[in-house]
Amino acid sequence: MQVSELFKQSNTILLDGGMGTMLQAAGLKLGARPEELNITDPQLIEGIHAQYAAAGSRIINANTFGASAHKLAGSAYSLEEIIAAGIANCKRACAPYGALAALDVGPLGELLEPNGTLAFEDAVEEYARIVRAGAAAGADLIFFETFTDLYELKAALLAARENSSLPILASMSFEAGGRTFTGCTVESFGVTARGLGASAVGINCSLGPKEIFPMAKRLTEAVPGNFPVFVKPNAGLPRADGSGYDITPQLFALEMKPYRELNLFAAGGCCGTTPEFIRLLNGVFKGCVPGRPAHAMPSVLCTPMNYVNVDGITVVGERINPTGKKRFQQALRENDMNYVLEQAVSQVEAGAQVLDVNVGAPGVDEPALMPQVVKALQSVVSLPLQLDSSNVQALENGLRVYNGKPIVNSTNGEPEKLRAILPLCKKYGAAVIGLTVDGAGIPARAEERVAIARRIVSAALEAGIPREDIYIDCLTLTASAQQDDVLETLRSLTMCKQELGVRTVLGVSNISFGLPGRGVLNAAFLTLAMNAGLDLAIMDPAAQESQNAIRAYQVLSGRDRHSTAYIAHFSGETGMAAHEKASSRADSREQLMKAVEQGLRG
Ligand code: THG
Repeated sequence: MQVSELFKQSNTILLDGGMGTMLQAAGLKLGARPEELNITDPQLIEGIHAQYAAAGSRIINANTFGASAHKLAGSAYSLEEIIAAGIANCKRACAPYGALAALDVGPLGELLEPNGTLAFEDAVEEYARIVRAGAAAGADLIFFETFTDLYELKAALLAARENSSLPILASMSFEAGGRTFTGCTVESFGVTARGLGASAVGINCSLGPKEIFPMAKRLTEAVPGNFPVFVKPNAGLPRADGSGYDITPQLFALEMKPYRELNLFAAGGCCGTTPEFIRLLNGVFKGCVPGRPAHAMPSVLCTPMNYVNVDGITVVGERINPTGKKRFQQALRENDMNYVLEQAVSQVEAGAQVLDVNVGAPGVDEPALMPQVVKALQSVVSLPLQLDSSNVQALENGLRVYNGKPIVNSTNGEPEKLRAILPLCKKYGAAVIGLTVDGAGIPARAEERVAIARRIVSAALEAGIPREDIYIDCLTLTASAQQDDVLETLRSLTMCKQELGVRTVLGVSNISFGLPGRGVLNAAFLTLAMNAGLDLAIMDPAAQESQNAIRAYQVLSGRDRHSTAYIAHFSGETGMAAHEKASSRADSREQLMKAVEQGLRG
C-alpha cells in the first residue's frame, strides 16, 4: 500500500497487535528496555513484525514506543540510533507484504506542567527529536498511542506537524468511565486532536473490546462521518493472578464484531494480543466499509474536562478585560494572576459557559502575558476560553499553550487581518469570530454587513476552517447614539445564520451605553437577539436580568422541556430553599478559591 492511499481503502484495514506480549513470550526480562532489541536482536523484532504482516496487518508499529530521551536515559544507544534501527527492522518486515511502517510514539514518561515539571515547549522539543529521527529513518506515518494527557498529545501533534508531513494516527487510553487517567473525555480528545491535525483518531489499551465499544461509538460521533477512527483494544482485562489477559483470540474476534457498525478506518489489538488475534479479525471486518454517513457537526469548544456544544444560547463571560478598568490594568502590569483568577471564578459561579480573555492594556507585554494567563486560568477553571486580542503574537502564544479547543475573538473583514489570524486558527484547531467591519467601518445596512461576513466566511473556509467553527459578530451599536441600527444588527444576524450557515455572536452590553436602566435594556436586547438566532452572548454572567431573560427564552422557545430548569431555578428562590442555596454557593465559592490558591502555588 502507498502512504497516499492510506485513507482511501475500501475495507477497514488491520493494525498490528501487542509487541510486549510477544517479547515476553520470547523471554524478555521485565525492566529491560525493549527498544534496545532493535539493535541487539534485530532478527527477533523483524520476525515479530513479519508475523503481524503475515496475519494481515497493513500498518505495523515499529518497536519505538518507549524511545524517548527520558526513558532511554542511561542506555548505551542514542534515541536516534534506536529509532533508526527500529524503523529499519519494521520496513524490512513490511516490504514483502506491502504494509506500512509506523513510527510508534508513546508518552515521554515525564509529567507536563502543571501536573509535573516538564515545560510544554520542552515536551514539544522532545517529540520533535523523535519525529525527526523517525522521518529521517523513512517511517511511513506516525502513530501516537496510549496517551492519557491531552496536553502531552498536543505537544506531540505540534511537533509532528512542525517537523514532518507524515500522516498522524493519534490514540488515547481511557478508563471504564470514558475519561483518561487525567480526566480527558473521549469527545474532547476527538475534537482537539482533529483540530490539531491528526489524520485519524483512535482508542487503545486499558480495556478490552467490550468495554471500549461505547467509547469508540462516542468518538465516531464527535468527528465527521468521513473522519477516520480506529481502535486497538487489549485482550480483555488483566487476569487477577497477573498471568496475562483474560480473553482468547476467538472471544476477542467475537467482541470485535459490533465494531463493524462503526465503519472504522482500522482495527487491531494492544496488550495481550498476538498475530492469531489479528488473523481472526480478517473475517470480522471482511466487507466492512470505512466511513459513516455525514452528520450535522456541532459547534464545539472544549478543555480536557469540559465540552461546550454551542447549540443555542451560550454565555461568554466578558469580565476578564481591562478596558476602562484602572484596577484591572494595574493588576495586569503587576502580574497579579490572583486578581485575574478571581474574575474567572466569580464568572464560573455566576453561570458563564465560556470565558473571554483580554489582557491588552497600556504598559503590558501582551505576548508574554497572554500565555501566562491562559495557563493560570486552565489550572483553576475548566471552561473553554475565548482568546480576545488584536495582537497576533499574543494570540499565537495563547493558542499554543491552550489545552483543548478555544475560540479566537480577534479578526474582522480586513484582508490583512484575515491573512494573519485565519492560518493560526487553522493550525491550532480553534474556532474563530469575525466582526462585520472593514477598513470603511461598520456599514449601516444589514446587506452590507452580510457582504463582509460572506468574505470572512469564504476566507475562513479557504483557510481550512470548517463552517461549524465560524462565528460572525454583526456588532451591537449603542441604542442611545444609533437607535436605527439596533434592529439592523439583528436583521443581519439572522441573514448570516440563514444565508451563510454560520454561528453568531454579539457583545450584549454595548447596547445600553449612555442610558440609565442598563440591565433592562441589555436583557431586552438579548431576548430580541436570541429570537434572531444568537448563539454566543458576550455578557456579564452576574447580570440577573440577562440570565433571567435566557431562562425565560429557553421556556418560550421550547428548549427547556416542561420548563424543568425554569421551575427548579425559581422554586429555589423562596423561603429556606433560598437560604440554603446561598450558603451552598458560599461553600462552592470557598472551594473554588482554595483551588485558585493551589493553582497559584502549583
Ligand atoms: N464583540 C466581540 N468582542 C467584544 C465585544 C463585542 N469584546 C469586547 C466587548 N465587545 C465585550 N466585552 C466587554 C467587556 C467588559 C465590559 C463590557 C464589554 C464592561 N463593561 C462595563 C459596563 O458595561 O458598564 C464597564 C466596565 C465596568 O466598570 O465594569 O466591563 O461586541 N466579538
